[in-house]
Amino acid sequence: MDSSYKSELRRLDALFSGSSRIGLAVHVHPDGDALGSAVALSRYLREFRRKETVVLLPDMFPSFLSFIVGTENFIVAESDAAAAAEAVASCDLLVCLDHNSPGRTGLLEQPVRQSAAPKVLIDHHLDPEEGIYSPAFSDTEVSSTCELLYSLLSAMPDISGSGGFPVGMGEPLMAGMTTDTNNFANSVFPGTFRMASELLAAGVDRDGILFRLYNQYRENRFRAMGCFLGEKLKLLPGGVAYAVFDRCTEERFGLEDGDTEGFVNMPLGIGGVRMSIFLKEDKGFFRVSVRSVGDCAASDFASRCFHGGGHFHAAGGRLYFPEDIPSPAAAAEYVEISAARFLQDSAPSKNNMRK
Ligand SMILES: [Mn+2]
Repeated sequence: MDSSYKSELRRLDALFSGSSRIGLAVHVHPDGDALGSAVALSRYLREFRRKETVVLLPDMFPSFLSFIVGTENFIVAESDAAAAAEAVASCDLLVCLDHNSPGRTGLLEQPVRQSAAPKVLIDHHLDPEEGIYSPAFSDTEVSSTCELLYSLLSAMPDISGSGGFPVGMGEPLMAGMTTDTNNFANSVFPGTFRMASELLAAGVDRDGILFRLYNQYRENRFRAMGCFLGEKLKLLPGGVAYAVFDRCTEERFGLEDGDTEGFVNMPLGIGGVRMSIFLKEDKGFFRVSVRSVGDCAASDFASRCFHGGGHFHAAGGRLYFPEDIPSPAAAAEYVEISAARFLQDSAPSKNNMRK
């Protein structure tokens, strides 16, 4: 662990000791990393520190991730905004996981900003918002928030002295690291394998986790995948692939949240494709996912064209109608024009960009 973390870790330890009710907040559309880190930390705080905890979710997670959450106590702001705001206000410490700004927490944003409780950040995204989190554990040289939390928890005296990492906390961490790395396909660092190896040795059932993550999809996903690859996927000059799933396509395949998980990564397997863009229609906007390889910055494209951001190679945002485009039917043209412009603009500065 980074040595500058040592004193911050002591502060975190003291904050935990001095709090009685701790809220664990994550980003909108909670993914495996958000849920895994929140659940693992919640278990640690309850079992090792005897604290009350509540996992604070802006909206509901897809059902295939419910095994990560198990019986952990959580509240969903989209289902009951007043109760969620009350839950945030009842906490004397907030830990913000897997996001870099309250702006990423949807309906939780205002309650979090208004809370007088200390706010701790544990995250792996670029550029955390200044002036709100202290201490801020922000590290982009890890696979996932789960990996970063694993190293923080491992350094806590009550865990390091306990003779092995507790399996009940290790399983959600392993699950979150696995989804964020796409099962070790991207954003893998030496510490990622170390964590996986140590958790396996501690008795974490990785086969069980993989089965629940990758062998329990709905049939609808595979029917929709056929349409995605066969009809919807378009290739543009300059190595850009994109696909648009409008409301009509979603209804045709009876899609639910999570059914199109990972589609955006698939076109990167085509030789010469540097950036892949996937749009999925929601109420009044498209959810946009962007993935890239090499020196092509998905995060720049998402922030410039889709009010979003994220990691260098994996980012997301939104495309609103009628604000950004007149109607959903105009999405494809918007993507084509903005991608061409983006490639043109980023071409000369290529040498300055990192791999
Ligand atoms: Mn993450």
